Amino acid sequence: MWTDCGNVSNECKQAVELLSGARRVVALTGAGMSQESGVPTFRDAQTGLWERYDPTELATAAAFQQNPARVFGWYLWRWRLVQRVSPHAGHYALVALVRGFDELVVVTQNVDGLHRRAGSPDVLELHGSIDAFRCFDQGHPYDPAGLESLELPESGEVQPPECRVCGSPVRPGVVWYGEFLPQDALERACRVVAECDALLVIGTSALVYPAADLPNLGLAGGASVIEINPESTPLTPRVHLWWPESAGAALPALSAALGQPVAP
Ligand code: BV8
Repeated sequence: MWTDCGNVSNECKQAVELLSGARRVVALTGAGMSQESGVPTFRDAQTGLWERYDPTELATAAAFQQNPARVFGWYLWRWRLVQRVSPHAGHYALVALVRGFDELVVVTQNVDGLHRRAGSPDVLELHGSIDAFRCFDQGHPYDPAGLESLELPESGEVQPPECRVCGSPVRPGVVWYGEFLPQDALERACRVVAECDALLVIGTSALVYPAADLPNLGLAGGASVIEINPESTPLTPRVHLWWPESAGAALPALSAALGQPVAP
């Protein structure tokens, strides 16, 4: 099942063993998956303008209604940052790994679109997309092209534009705390995790629900659960393998060891 790559780490060898015979695999990813692309993780101190706020207090509808300029400015800053970054070798390794299994579904909490941009063919975005702006009242789609020219002042606060159809303020197309996840994506995520042979849990603090419940479905369904994260999490004691490595290092090593090297 695996190619002898000489100095493969112990964890890599154990991961290959746990994946041998697997046909259906799910990769559940969090903000740590994007860290090596230059996207700050959700709970790291947000760099620059946002050290003084708790992101979980900005990522709510109430915060947007209370101070639309502060919340919209934060998302404009993040949206612009995401436009400038690219997928890293870990994202491309998940694309290469698709060839090694009957099915590999990426279930991501990330809103940056990097899995899709890397070419993963089957991605479920549980928390929406920072690219999919829409109006607050009616959900009318809003084309973000015009946002490039908006000035981002020192304060970081930017009044949201108004919807061209109904005039309500424009918001990012992400799932805020207290909002329901997209039903179809969540239902399919629960199904594929419950039915998979192996679950890779990559770069998530396993603190945000209901996504943080998914590994329990995998464990209950008999999946081999492999956690790739330099830090331990509340999930770590229950996984079959904790690989204390970054996504950008572990995933390319895994795909090479499985004979599916990342295309140069
Ligand atoms: C909901 C979009 C129904 C916005 C985000 C139980 C059941 C249901 C709900 C709840 C529940 N308990 C509590 C709740 C409420 C709440 C919740 O979970 N709160 C938490 C804080 C306790 N959940 C909700 O509100 C959800 N909605 O359930 O609806 C409902 C409706 C009404 C009333 C009640 C319930 C909605 C949750 C979605 C929130 N939106 N994102 C935006 O992005 O601005 S969540 C946000 O956190 C991001 O999406 C992020 O991905 C996510 C999770 O964080 P992580 O991805 O894990 O990132 P984090 O920074 O925490 O950790 C990074 C990890 O990577 C670390 O472990 C680090 O060590 C590691 N790492 C770092 N570098 C690397 C690395 N790993 C690998 N390689 C590296 N290089």
